Amino acid sequence: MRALVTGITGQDGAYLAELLLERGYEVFGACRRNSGDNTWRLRKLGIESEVELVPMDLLEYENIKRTIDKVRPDEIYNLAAQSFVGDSFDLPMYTTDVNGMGVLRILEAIRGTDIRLYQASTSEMFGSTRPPQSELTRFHPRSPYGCGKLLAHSLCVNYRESYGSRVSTGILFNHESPLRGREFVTQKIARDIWTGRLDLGNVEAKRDWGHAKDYVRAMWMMLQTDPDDFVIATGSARTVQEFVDAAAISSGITPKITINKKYFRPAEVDYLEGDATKAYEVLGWKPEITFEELVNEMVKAQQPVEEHNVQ
Ligand code: NDP
Ligand code: GDR
Repeated sequence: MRALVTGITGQDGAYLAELLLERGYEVFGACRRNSGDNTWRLRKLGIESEVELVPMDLLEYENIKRTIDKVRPDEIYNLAAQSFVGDSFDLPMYTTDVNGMGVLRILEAIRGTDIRLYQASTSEMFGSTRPPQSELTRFHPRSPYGCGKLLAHSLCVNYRESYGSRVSTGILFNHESPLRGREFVTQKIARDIWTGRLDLGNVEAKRDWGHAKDYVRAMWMMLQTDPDDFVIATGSARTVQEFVDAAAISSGITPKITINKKYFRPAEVDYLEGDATKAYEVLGWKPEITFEELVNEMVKAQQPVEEHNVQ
């Protein structure tokens, strides 16, 4: 089996590539041009040499089409996105182009083929609707990021219904790991708690946090069954403050928290908590890593080297 993974240099791309390689796939990683070194996650997992990188930018239709024609994948996992919600308020057009129109370009490129596509949809599409959120919950996104993802999600459902495209969407709730980008609140807490100071925005926001390793397994499972839409979540939410409290236990440090308005968003998503019953029943998927284990792994991974050596 051949898989093409977009967003291979991101958190999920790295863990998914690892899982696919373990399952005997040939893995092609779609990468946009970059002047720096952005394959550090693949290196960290020790799989950089096993993944074949191919050029592909979601902003360029012909480039997408040529890459897909060349790789001839059985499965495409579209994980590429401008994924930081906060930045999407400053970059609304760019974000919607990559996250929304980019998916339409892929859908057009594979229209009429047997290629199976996984689309990375998100709980941000629910925005302000009341939890628990399931596949049947109304969407009300609160950011350009959420709106762009909802455009992509709707197009995936439409191409499935109109042309029989073999597209599955995973409506994934927040998932984290030591490979998480440094701009997201969990990684920021895991890193900065060691300084004893945290500079944060809205600490009352509630998120349903799981581990990325559990969530990439769900992506793969979705493409092994009939095309459909699935919520993937743990079913339990914590506030940002509760994440800090758990990080304090892991590090043994009680931080001084400063609330900084610059991290507040023009419209906030207050409370996300998923109902993944359908994924439990149809896919047989269940998360295996607990919230406490996740926080502990992230915090320990950020422990400064000197402290490691002292212990
Ligand atoms: P990351 O931000 O870690 O990775 C994003 C990836 O997209 C990077 O590889 C980046 O490449 C790539 N990318 C960005 N723009 C383009 C472009 N124009 N063309 C090609 N590639 C591009 O995200 P995650 O791994 O956390 O998330 C994976 C996907 O899942 C994303 O679509 C995200 O929106 C979605 N999602 C994530 C959730 C989470 O909690 N992690 C929850 C729900 C959905 P580069 O290295 O060059 O920047
Ligand atoms: P989110 O993740 O917006 O849920 O999107 P993020 O970690 O950025 O924010 C989570 C919540 O924490 C609040 N917050 C802060 N956020 C950041 N980044 N920095 C801070 O200092 C801070 N203080 C408080 C935020 O306001 C928010 O309420 C993630 C991304 O991975 C998306 O791509 C994905 O689709 C969703 O999760 C599900």
